[in-house]
Amino acid sequence: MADSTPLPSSEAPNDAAVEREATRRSRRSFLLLAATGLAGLGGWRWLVSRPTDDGVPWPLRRVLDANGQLAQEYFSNAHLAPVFPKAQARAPRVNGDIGLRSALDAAAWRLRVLGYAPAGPARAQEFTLADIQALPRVEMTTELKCIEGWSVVVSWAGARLSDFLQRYPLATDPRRSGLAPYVSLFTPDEQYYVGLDIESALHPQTLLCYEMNGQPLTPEHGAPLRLVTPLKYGIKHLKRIGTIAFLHQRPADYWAEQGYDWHAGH
Ligand SMILES: Nc1nc2c(c(=O)[nH]1)N[C@H]1C(S)=C(S)[C@@H](COP(=O)(O)O)O[C@H]1N2
Ligand SMILES: [Mo]
Repeated sequence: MADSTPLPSSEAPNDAAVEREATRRSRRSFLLLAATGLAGLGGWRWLVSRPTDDGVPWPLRRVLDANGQLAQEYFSNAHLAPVFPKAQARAPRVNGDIGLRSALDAAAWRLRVLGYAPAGPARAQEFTLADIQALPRVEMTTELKCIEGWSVVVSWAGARLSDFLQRYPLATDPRRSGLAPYVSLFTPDEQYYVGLDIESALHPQTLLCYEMNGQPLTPEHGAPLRLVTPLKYGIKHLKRIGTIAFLHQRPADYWAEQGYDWHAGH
């Protein structure tokens, strides 16, 4: 992310300076995360009722630990992608059909979620589209930016991934080792796959999206459910989600394997 350079480049920081900066940022981002995305993990009240570790409730401590002292994406939760009037929305071109080449059986489709289980077998749970549509509906008109150099304003509707995780706490380990640091999403045929860090996944504009420009998603745009995360390039907006898994390690990512930046922020 262009805006995440943590320290002034004019001075080589010593350890103490890094430590101070990390502490300051942790405190600030802790509040920001609580005020915005964190709604997603059961809300502020849930969060502050957790046992603390160094005064930081364990899920957030886990996030900080998992990402190192100057976690970058973490702070991007402070930023929102620009939003546009709905009237400016246009139909995007269809771009990319990896993982979409077989016909979709919409009636048989389920979202499969593998809960975070760093020390044991993952708990798999299945959801219908109706389960996702039962979550609070969020409409958002944002720019879809492709690394190929085009962008288009699109109006999306769906559920926040953070709201999904508030309702179904699959990103946290029941054995209390905390919040998964990474999320992996892949198509039902596993041909297309993207990785996200948990901060990006919990961002308030990260949606499990089922409508585009006022209509249900068409198959080529990712029916029945796609990811939209407008602080990142289109490569991360996985169409036709089959599985979401919460992981301890940075997941595989189709375009990162081709040499693109793993975060793909812009
Ligand atoms: N399953 C799948 N999802 C995908 C792709 C793909 O090839 N397969 N391409 C990505 C890219 S590069 C872009 S720019 C967007 C384009 O979304 P659109 O086709 O709805 O415009 O989808 C993303 N999601
Ligand atoms: Mo793209």
